[in-house]
Amino acid sequence: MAARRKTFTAWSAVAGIVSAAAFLAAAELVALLVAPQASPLLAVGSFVIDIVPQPLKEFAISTFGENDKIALLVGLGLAVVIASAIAGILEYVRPPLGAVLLVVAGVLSGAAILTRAGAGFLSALPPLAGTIVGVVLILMLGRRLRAWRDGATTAPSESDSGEGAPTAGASRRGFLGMTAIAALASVVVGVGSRVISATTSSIAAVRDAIQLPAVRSTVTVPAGAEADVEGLSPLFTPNADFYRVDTALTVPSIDPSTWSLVIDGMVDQRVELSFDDLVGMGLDEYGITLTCVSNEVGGGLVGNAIWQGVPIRDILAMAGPQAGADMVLSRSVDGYTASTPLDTLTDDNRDAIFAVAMNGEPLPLEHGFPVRMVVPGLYGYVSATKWVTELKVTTFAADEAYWTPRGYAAEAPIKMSSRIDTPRSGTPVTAGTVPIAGMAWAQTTGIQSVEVSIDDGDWQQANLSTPVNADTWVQWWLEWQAEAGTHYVTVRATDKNGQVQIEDRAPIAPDGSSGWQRTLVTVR
Ligand SMILES: Nc1nc2c(c(=O)[nH]1)N[C@H]1C(S)=C(S)[C@@H](COP(=O)(O)O)O[C@H]1N2
Ligand SMILES: [Mo]
Repeated sequence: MAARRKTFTAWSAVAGIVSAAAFLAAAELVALLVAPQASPLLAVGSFVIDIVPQPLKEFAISTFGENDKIALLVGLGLAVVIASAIAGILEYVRPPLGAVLLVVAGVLSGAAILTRAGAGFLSALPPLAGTIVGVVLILMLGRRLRAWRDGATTAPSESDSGEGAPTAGASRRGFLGMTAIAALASVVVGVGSRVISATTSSIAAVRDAIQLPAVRSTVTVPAGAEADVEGLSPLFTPNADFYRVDTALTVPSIDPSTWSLVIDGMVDQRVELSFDDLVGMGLDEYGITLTCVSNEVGGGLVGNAIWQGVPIRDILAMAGPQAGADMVLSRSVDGYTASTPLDTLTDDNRDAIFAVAMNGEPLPLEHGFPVRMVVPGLYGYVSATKWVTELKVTTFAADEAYWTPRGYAAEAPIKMSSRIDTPRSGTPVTAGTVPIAGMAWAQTTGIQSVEVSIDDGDWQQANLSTPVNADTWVQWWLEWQAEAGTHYVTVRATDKNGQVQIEDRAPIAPDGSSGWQRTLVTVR
């Protein structure tokens, strides 16, 4: 009899754990659908992080290091398992005490969610759905388990085959079947929702809700800044089409309310700013074309946007860089670093910024939300740190950035380039008037002219769109009387200093590709 009681107690604990799993799974699913920020487990975890006293936090960090968050979640998970096992046992011996315990858990997790910054009323739905599912399940499992026990005690001769005691066998199968299905469904739904939510990020909702102050100045887009040629890239690259390059395995999720920017190293005074401090300095708009060092001649790792931000020089000035410093090592929350010459960031004539918005929206998560750097004229890897959180004023002699020991130059200005967008090799065109068009950029200097040569003949001047400023690319186009056959089209640019684009081909490493793009076009 004692052994039998132990078996039923163990099963009641399992029923409690499965009910709690169903609670969490339902909550995760609803959170995924309506309120990504309102995951009960993560809300309680964040709540614990918030309330844990500093010495305990430091103990956790010194004991578990970078795994302190994982340690917290494992600890929380263990607590949930123990508490839910107790709930299951209570529901078995004193119904409906287990269900009451789940309701209490629902209320507490709901409170943890609703007291977090930026929680709307929808945030109450995940813990509510979880509570309903968990309570219904624990009541049903408790009833089935008691039916199994009652059947077993009135028919003590029941064998495993269940032949001699159909009632007891049926209720046993009823309990075990429901437990198994609920457990499986909870794992699939819960883990699935969590994975989808983690990859799409709960910060998306925070970003959607963010209200940035109105900008003080806007970018003036002059008449004639954008030409209408089929196949030509737009002047401004839509965020959805903007190239993305980074080392981040998963996009960092940063809540602006907990984000901070620290300026330290060789400075008179360490400065720390919150997101509100930063945007409170006043936002202005800047048109800047961003380019990746990995962009091949004719490639697409370049894009143009209107950014809203604050000059980096203003924030460096608050810290007061010391004599002898010549580099700023910017660091992302994910550990990525970039080395930027200090004088580039302090130059009054260069709009190096901390950007918080891109083409009229808060920075997209994958483009550095909530704050990134954008520096005209320098390749992204030495300047455009996304999810930036620290600037260390230092020297090139003392510090190295992420890509420096990996075969890329410590300093890397963008090389002037021109690109043919249309026609494309491999896409034949019809004989007659064919537009040839593309983009050209020489950030901080500006493009003076773009020339096109057909079949290595004379250079012909292309039309240029009116530049927005010296930091943005321009469009160029030329009407070509195309005759049937195959033809080489070559393009080159000249900047406002009269410098002609480098003709010699260079690979992307160590400091960017060069060479005139030459494509073979088929005319039919
Ligand atoms: N944190 C972080 N920032 C980063 C990088 C990175 O790997 N991690 N890559 C840089 C590189 S190489 C480029 S070209 C630009 C690309 O910015 P984008 O993805 O917004 O186009 O981001 C820069 N900032
Ligand atoms: Mo890059």
